[in-house]
Amino acid sequence: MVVASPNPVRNEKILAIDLPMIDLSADRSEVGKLIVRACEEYGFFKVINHGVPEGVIAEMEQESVNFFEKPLAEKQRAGPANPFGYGCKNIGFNGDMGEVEFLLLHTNPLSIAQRSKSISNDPSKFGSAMNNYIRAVRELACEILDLMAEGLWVRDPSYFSKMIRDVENDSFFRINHYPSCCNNNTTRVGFGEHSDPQILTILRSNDVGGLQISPDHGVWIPVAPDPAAFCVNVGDVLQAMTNGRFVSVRHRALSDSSQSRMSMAYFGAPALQARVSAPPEMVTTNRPSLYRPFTWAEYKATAYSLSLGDNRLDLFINC
Ligand code: GA4
Repeated sequence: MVVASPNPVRNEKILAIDLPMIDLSADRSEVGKLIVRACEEYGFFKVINHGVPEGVIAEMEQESVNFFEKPLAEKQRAGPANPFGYGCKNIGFNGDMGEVEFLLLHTNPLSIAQRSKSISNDPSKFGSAMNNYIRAVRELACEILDLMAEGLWVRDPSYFSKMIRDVENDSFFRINHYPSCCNNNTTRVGFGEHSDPQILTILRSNDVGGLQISPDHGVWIPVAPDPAAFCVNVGDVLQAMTNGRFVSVRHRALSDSSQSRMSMAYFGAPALQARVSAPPEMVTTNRPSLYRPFTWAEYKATAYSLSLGDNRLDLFINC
């Protein structure tokens, strides 16, 4: 059912709708079809029976809570986010602000070991929690990417997943904390509207809502929090690699005045020098090639040269 209600932030239309919920333990060919449909319609879906062990999630969450509970001066030892490290309110380098504090980290194990020293009093515990979490969610991301390729009838089923399996993959991990502030029922923008530049994002949060997606301009759909599921979304690079069939949908996070939200996002990305282009099966005479080939390094540099909410993929449309 779709219900319109007044928007708490500006006068936009808020629709209540459930995202497709996909059970990864169901029949493989059915799952592939459901994922393809969800990526075409919403660019977002939820997965259950995802295979990421509860203990791995719980340890990473506990390490995150421990970090955000520290006094500000201690957290700042892990900052400023440039782009990696601890950041508070400032997002990116072009003046974007939000009611959020975060840790942004590269997922390379050497980088994790290095960063852990300024994040935790027990760096090896933080490092092993994060390595275990990243290994498990990367596996989940690869499995989902393989299912997508199968559902799209791409001949090489690892066409998408091999990019994030590459040892030089440039995947990031972000832990966001949207603190509560007061009890006056106000809603503030925690993380402004944007699309994710990478291939695929695997997100989970505590039981506090805030995520909204915008499949159409001016329409916002709140995503109900569900700690038992992962929320998966298509990034710009996957939109390009599916020749525009999958949509990298804009989303944002609102922060609630009375409850604090914590979310953890894995952004699966190619290696910097990897060339992004659609497989031949995605290009037909009816659907000619929409984007010019580009490297992830080129795309990432464009993303960082623009503001959070800017559309960057349109700059790569074929002339
Ligand atoms: C949005 C998705 C990820 O959180 C992120 C963000 C990155 C950052 O915070 O450093 C960016 C933003 C994100 C897109 C545009 C640029 C880059 C801030 C910004 C203004 C880590 C990512 O990869 O892109």
